[in-house]
Amino acid sequence: TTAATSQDTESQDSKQIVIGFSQLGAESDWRSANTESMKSTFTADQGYKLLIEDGQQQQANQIMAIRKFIQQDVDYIVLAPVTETGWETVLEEARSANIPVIVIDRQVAVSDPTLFNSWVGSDFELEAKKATAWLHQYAVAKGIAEDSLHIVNIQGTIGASAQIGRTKGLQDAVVTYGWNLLAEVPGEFTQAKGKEAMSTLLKQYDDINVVYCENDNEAFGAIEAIEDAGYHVGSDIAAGDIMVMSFDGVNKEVLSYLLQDKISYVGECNPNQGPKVQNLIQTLEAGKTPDKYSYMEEHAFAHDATVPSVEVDGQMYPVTVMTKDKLK
Ligand code: GYE
Repeated sequence: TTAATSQDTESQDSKQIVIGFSQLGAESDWRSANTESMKSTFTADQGYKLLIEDGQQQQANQIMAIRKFIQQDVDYIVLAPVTETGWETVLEEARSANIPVIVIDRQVAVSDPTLFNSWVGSDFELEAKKATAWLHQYAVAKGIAEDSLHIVNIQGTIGASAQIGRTKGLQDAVVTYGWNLLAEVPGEFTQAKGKEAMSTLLKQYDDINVVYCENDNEAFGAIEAIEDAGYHVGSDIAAGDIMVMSFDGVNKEVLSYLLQDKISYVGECNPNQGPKVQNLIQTLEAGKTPDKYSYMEEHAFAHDATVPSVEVDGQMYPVTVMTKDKLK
């Protein structure tokens, strides 16, 4: 009967876990992969209803989205925050509404750590330490004087954890190794801004030999600018190449750039956080307390085998050489 059917639907509905996901934007390939990971994890088949709001890189939009989720009385809020600061008030609102909050990717800087239940993401400073250890070891292996390195940094969104960690790792290495850091300019993690920033930098400096891009999309843009200006991208700094380094490594495009020596080094940043978020939610569903912080596992890739592994804080990390078969 109709009544029985509607009851069935109701009991099914009540078992469904509703998640409000405030994604910060769609600025990069990494971001699309991250959204995809959430979508493919939290399916109706698995008993979830995933509501996604795209913040378009604006914190105000994300705050609005969280307030909307609170009004809708979702079971969980997942927040991928654009920048670290400014979340206290809205997270207090979520807590007052008894809605658990899981932060993913970048971090939130809050004085009260109980304002969110758990965080899952990457160690951005470690990514930078590996990248800069690689550059140092590369220079040593090739007999390139450290003080002949003239580096520009195309930064991500200022105030985002990924920018803060990757910039800090570079700045520290510049001091340690005596490199020249000519400029640091924001590129907002996008290809268009990466290109714009690089073409401006090439007009300002004629001795750039390393471009440190805080993500792949900026690197794609920077490479366009370098080639448009008549320079050659590649690892052979001594022969006049401009070396491009980057982070993410999420798709075939960047791997093929590595293979062609258009990018020399990529520090992987793993966007597939959905399954870890699901574990956290299942732990909370079971009435247990999940780990506060979980880190993604990530690898380093290079065009060539000059540096087979990097040493960071006494620990060795392998560097995988990009080969054709890895593109399949
Ligand atoms: O590296 C970049 C994206 O926060 C790890 O954001 C993320 C970064 C990622 O736009 O491509």
